[in-house]
Amino acid sequence: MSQTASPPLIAVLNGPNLNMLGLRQPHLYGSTTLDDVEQLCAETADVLGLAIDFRQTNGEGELVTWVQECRGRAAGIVINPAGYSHTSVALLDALLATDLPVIEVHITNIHRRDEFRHHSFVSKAATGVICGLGVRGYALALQAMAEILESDA
Ligand code: CA2
Repeated sequence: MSQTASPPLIAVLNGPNLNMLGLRQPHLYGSTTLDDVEQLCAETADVLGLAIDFRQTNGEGELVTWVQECRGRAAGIVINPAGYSHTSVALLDALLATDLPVIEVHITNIHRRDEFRHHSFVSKAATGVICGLGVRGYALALQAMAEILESDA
């Protein structure tokens, strides 16, 4: 009997307030909802032969726990840490400890915004960072992740 390998799992993690996407501040973040982003990621992953576990939390501790749980379970992490990008050494430490490829995504170009958004602690753990391309950045991140996993294989 032939067996088909299950597709590599990519955790797509979203930080605080991203549940408001499409519902508030459309001039900044667009009108796409987080459910739409999940759909976009699911369709993109399907084409790329990846599986996704798409989640959002407002809690820093929960995000850290989810990152820890990726070890031995996921092949890579795509993360929009939202406000915790600019504040969380705990999240950085968790990401560094996973030893997994990490792609950091921001919907907006954080370098064109407030000075305090220009620095991301998370970037130190990131293989790559995508910002300013809207929610399309998530699809691009999954595409880059597929290439990274392919080249590591
Ligand atoms: O551009 C991004 O993706 C950010 O990660 C979004 C964060 C912000 O703190 C980062 O500096 C950049 C904010 C997420 C909040 O998203 C909302 C969406 C709609 C309405 C209100 C908040």
